[in-house]
Amino acid sequence: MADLKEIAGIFELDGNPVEVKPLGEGFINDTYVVTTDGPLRYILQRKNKAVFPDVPAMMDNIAAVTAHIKQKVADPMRETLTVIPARDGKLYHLDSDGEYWAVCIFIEDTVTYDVASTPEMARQGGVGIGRFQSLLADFDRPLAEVIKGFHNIRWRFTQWDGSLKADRAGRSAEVAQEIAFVEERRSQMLSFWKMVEDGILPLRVTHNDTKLSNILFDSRSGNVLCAIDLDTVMSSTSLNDVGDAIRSYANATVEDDPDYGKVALRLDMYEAYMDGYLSQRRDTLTASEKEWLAFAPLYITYEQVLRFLMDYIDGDTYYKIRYPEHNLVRTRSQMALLQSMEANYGAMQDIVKKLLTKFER
Ligand code: GN1
Ligand code: MG
Repeated sequence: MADLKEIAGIFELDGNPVEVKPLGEGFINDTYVVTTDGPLRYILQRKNKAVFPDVPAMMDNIAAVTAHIKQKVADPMRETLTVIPARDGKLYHLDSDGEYWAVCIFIEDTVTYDVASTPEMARQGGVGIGRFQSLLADFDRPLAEVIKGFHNIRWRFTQWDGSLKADRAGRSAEVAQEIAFVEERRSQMLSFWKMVEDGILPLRVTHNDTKLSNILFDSRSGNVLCAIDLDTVMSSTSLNDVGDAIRSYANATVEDDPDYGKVALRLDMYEAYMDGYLSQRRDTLTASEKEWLAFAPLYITYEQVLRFLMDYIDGDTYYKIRYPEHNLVRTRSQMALLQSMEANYGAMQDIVKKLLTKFER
C-alpha cells in the first residue's frame, strides 16, 4: 500500500500532511481525511479505476462543473467542492501501482446522513438537488460519459443478459425468483428510457448519484450546503436525480436493511422532497418531465435492483460488500422498496399534481 501521507503531499496542499485517516463507507472509492499543519483539512480519494475507466476525464468534468457553480453562489468554498490539483498541475495523481488519486478541500462544520429523519430534511435535500440542476442549467460544455450507459436501462440489459449467460459465480439458479422480478418489468422500464432516447425527456447536466449520503448539510443551520461525490456528473435526464434521491430519502430504512418488513416508501418524505425540488425547478421543467416525474423513483429503484442482483450473479465484482450475501440482501431490500413504490404510485402522481398547482404562477 502506497504511503498515504506521501501521496497527499503530491497535491497543492496549504501545509504539510500530518495525519491521514479513512472516512466513511463509500461503495466504490477509498476515501481519507488528510489533516495538515496548515489551516485546512482535505479529502484524499483513491478512485476506483475498475469503475471509472477514464479518471482524467472524470476529473475534468468535476473541475468544470464546480468552477461553473462557484461563479454563481454566495460562498464558493462551501457551496460546492474545491478540487486541489497535484503540484504538476494535473487534477489527479497516477501512482507507480497504476492507481489514481484525487484531492478536494474538506468542508468543515458539515454532516451527512444515511436515513432522513424528518420531512424537513427531505425538503432540504430536494432544494439541494433542484438548486444543483438550476445552477448548471446554462452549463454548455460537453461532459465526458464517465461510466457508459450509467442510468441507461437498455445498456444495463445488455450487461444483464451477458451476466446471466456467463453465470460466472454459478448463482443464477438460486436467484430465479429475483431474476423473474426483473424480467417482469423489462419492457415497462425500456419504454421509460425510450423517451430519453427519442428526446421527449431532455438531456441536462445531472449528478446521477443523489442518495442522501451524497448531500452535505451545514451542521450549524441544518440546511443543505451542496451535493458531493461528483464522480458521476454527466448528461442525462434530470428525473433520475429525483428518482435516486427518493430511493433513499423516502425509504423508511437503509437501502440494505435485511429486515424487508421495515422497507417502505414514506409518502410524507416523498412529498417533502418533491416540494423542495419543485420550489427550485418549477419554471424549467418541460411538460413531459412533469408528466414522468413520479415514475422516476420506480425506474431508478428498479435499475438498482438489477445492478445489485447482477453484481451478485457476477460474483461481487463491482460493489464493495461487508458479508457474502450482501448484494443479495441489497437486491431484496430494494425489491421491497420498489413494490412499495408500485403500490403508492397513484398517490405519488397525485402529490406531484398537487405541488405543480401550488407552484404555478
Ligand atoms: C454507489 O459511490 P457511492 O457509494 O455514492 C453507486 C451508485 C449506487 C450506490 C448505491 C459510481 O454510490 O450508483 O446507487 O452506490 N455509484 C457508482 O448505494 O456506481
Ligand atoms: Mg458516495
